[in-house]
Amino acid sequence: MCHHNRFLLLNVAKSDIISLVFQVDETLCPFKLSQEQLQLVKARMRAGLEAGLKTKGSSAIKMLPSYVYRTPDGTEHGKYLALDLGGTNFRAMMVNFKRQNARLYHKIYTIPLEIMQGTGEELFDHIAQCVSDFLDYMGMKNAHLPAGFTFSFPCEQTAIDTVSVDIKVLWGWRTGTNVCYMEEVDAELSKMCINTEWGGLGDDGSLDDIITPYDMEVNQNSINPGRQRFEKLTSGMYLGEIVRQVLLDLTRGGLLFRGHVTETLKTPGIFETKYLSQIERWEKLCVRSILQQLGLKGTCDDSIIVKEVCGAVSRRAAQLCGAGMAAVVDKIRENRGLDHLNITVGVDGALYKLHPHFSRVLKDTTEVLAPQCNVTFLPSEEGSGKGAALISAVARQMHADSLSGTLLDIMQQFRRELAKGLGRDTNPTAALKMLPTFVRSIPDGSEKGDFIALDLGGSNFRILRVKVSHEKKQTVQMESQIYDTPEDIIHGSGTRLFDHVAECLGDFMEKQNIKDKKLPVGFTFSFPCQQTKLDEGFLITWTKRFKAGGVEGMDVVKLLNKAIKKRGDYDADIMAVVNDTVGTMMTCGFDDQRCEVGIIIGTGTNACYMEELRNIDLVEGDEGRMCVNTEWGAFGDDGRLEDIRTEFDREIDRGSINPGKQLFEKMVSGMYMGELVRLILVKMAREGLVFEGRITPELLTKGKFETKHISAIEKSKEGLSKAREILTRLGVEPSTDDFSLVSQVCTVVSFRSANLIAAALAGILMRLKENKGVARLRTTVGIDGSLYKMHPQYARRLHKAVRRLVPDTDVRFLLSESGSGKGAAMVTAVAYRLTYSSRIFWSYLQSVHAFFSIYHRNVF
Ligand code: 0WK
Ligand code: BGC
Repeated sequence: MCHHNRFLLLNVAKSDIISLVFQVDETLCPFKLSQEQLQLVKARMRAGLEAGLKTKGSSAIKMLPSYVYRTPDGTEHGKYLALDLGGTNFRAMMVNFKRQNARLYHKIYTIPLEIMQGTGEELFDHIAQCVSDFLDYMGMKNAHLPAGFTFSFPCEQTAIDTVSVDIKVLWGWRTGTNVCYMEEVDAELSKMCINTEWGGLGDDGSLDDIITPYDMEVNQNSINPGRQRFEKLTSGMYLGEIVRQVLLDLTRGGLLFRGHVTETLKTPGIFETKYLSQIERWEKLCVRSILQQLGLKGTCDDSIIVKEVCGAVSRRAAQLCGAGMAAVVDKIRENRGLDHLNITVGVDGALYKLHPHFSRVLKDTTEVLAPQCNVTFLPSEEGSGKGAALISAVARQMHADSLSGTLLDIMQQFRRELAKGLGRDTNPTAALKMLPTFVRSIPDGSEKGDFIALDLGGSNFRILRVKVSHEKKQTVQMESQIYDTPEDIIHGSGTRLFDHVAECLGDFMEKQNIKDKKLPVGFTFSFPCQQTKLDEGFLITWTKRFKAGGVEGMDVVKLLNKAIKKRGDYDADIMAVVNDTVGTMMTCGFDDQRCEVGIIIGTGTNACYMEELRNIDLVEGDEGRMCVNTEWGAFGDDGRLEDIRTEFDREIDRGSINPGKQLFEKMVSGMYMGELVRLILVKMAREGLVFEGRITPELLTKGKFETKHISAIEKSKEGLSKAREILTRLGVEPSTDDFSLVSQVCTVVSFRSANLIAAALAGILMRLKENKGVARLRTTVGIDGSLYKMHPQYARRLHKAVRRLVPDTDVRFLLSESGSGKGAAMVTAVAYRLTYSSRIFWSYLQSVHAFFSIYHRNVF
């Protein structure tokens, strides 16, 4: 017997009260779920979540990936169009994010039922019509705004902007129910938002023990019987109908409206869910007027019973959602390995917002069933439209999906910049200097000899001895030594720097016992140099940490020769100066003849590739190809990346030794990524988002958070313990939440780097494909650099993004195991062969000439 004192108000005879109470109670009893039943529902929801994660789309709860990897961080900016379809109305919105504020302008459009239930084409035509009207209304018809589309139906997604739809789950007023949450998807990506589609719970019969005959009736009459069972017990589209079914039954049982079953009462959908909220909010008098509006002439007693029925149905709905929510928050808590979880749940929907008790019952039930979770329900004021715009802002800003418009856009811009840099007239104003390297081919296997390679400009200064021989097949033996490049040397005078290089070379030759030999030297100099021939390179500007005085504008080969001469204790023949990207391409070209691109993703970043000579205006000749050093680190120095640069990028640049230069490099390379993370953490701490708002001197110290820390924190297994160690060194006492936030920041920054570099590389691959005029490009990209090598996920993310941006290419990524030294030796070997074959030729010509002049003198 359910409790019945509320019926004492009824003005019927005492005996009648008992039977009436009993019968109404009997009817409503199945709606009153016990704690045990709710615990069961929670357990079934949990099992459904797990099953959905394991099985692709075959379980009742679909668990659909959304490709949203993080929530907004307040740095989103710009104007976005947001379309919101699937709730009560269709809303078109323009959202303008500026300085952490979002200004929204929106217009609501109704969707006629015949459109809702017409053809897909009619529906999307209607949407397009509404959007066009809205843009007109906003006077933004020509503004090409990025758009976020909230489409509130279960969708299979393969990317943030690619879906396939299951349209059968349709909508009406105050409509469906669903939940999404940030799930740990794999060790790599840490989290992704999963759209659970929990409305499907029970489609496998797992709720049959709590489904009442009224629910079955509603299900039977729905347009998708057997599906969305949980939704049909809990969401706005169905609650009114359930109440109508109960009222119909009570009326047929003579317990209501004096047993008078009106046509109105028999009309499906006539008792809308909004009436539940109104009835449960108002006193009984108002209930009567609502019933009268529905053509239901009820007594006060009827009003009390109707109110009871509404209460029972809505309460059950809120409790069921609470049980579901308890399963979700408990899962998140366990994912994080926490004993206690504080979490905020964003919630929207008219039922939650308008119903007087729903939110409270939902919260109470959640906390009773998930006692280790403290859940804050945060109603969204602006609806999911702002959410959609925010996601596209984040996606646009950081990385969302490599197919997102932004990266494709950057790829196209980069391609244009490549062409601009190659043009004689456009090169002076081009950001990409497209420097000719005078390397005309990759190794062809004929190289041989004993060489020295100097490798200056990366994180280490290395000197190598490279012996290339042809015993059976071409083999390369290498011995190397790393030498320091102290701060005072790389920031001192150029003379001191080259004296230091010459001294290290002397030391190396000593150790190699070759001081008496004049070996050909290949000089890898990892900075932008203007070259007119292989053994001459004028430094255009220093980058990374270097800024030795008196070198910019000078021929670095000359400077080194001068320093060696000055010593006089050994001699060396510097036959080639190459950029580290060229050295890397040549090193990889030694193992794979298809290699025609060289990339460095290390302290700095850059790329070179084999360009058709006819396209290089700055070099004579049209035949064949030449390797071009793009110096892509300077991409954006002309302001074209301003729309994606963040305040943190600007702060990095302001604090660098070369403000306004190498802007692309400063967004992506190893020298700057750690600092980017530090600046973001400082801002988040200032806003109390991490470290309880504590800002320590260490956290404020430039360079204190290094890129290697990002790699350590993003290492799947030991990432968190590493995070503790690293953050403790920053003087903060991190909470477990702080760990995941810090690791998120690391992921966002490194992901953006991989995506932006992918966009630039895709630009080069498109150009190669174009140059070759092939439908499908097959090529190899040689790569080196500490960021690419040391970061646990970088390579995979880069490869994935490149293949998505240029799907019609077969790209092999070849890691240069031995650095660019071997490559420099290869270039030197080619130079050596060319020089001596020409010297022999010349000496041959001269000897022939000498012979003839002697012969001539004697004969003639
Ligand atoms: C190793 C190469 C060297 C290049 C370096 C770049 O041998 O030429 O400069 O990679 O990577 P980083 O050391 O800057 O990470
Ligand atoms: C330099 C490039 C170099 C790259 C990678 C950049 O800062 O400008 O010449 O290839 O770093 O080391």
